[in-house]
Amino acid sequence: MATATVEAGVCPTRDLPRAEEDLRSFGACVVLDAIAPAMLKEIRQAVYHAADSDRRRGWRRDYAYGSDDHLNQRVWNLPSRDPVFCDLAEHEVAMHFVRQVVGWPALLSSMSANITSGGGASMILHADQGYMPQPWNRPHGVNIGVCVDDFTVENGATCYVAGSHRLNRTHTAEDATPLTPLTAPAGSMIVMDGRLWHTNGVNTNGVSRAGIFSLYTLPIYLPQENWFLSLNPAIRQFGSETLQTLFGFRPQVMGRINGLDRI
Ligand SMILES: O=C(O)CCC(=O)C(=O)O
Repeated sequence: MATATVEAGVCPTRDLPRAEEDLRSFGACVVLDAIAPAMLKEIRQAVYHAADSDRRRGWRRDYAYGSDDHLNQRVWNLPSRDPVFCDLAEHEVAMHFVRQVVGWPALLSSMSANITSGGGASMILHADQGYMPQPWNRPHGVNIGVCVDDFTVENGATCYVAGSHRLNRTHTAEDATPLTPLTAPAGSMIVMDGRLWHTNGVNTNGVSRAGIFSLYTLPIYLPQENWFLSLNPAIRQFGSETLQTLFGFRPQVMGRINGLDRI
């Protein structure tokens, strides 16, 4: 039975080099106060507004990735819902970890909110790069999470298996999978190596917990969200070069347009 050796766990910090150490050791880290209060307020309003709008119109989406179906609400394609999510996609702390873990150029695979509420259920334990061919010898992606609300044990903080990224594979039924909650205050950024086994915790107190999860990958993978069909064209028109790259509009070798990297 293969298990990761765990001496301690992630220690939330404002110090990026300290956070990087956690990321290397445990496969995750938490950066406190990564999102400035004004931006957090804007993000929170936009997330809950989009979720409420989807519910009222019958557009609500669940992810159905485990027993969380009909309990956790997902809001997909956030960059098209409000420009503040474009700012988040290229946030300097996010970009710091994307460049460090994945390199540059990278693609934004998806950006969605996961809102846990009462009822208590979680997704299946997974690694975000679980769909990528194994064996792995490095992270092919990094998930940048944002705590829109405080993440607590009771409201379903993200849980992870410390050190599982070092096993370089998805888990099997034989693996011990001790879960550690990533508790963190609103405004924190959670960074997870694409190989890390994780899930959302079970929400037992009915207090909503919104988290935004953005998966960035090597530029060789088809994104989870089909940006070419779903992205608001204004982003294509007005977005920065960084955004154009993240959404796949600045191809390197693949995805060129008549041999060129732009129209
Ligand atoms: O909602 C959470 O805490 C985890 C979400 C997650 O695992 C994912 O989106 O891949």
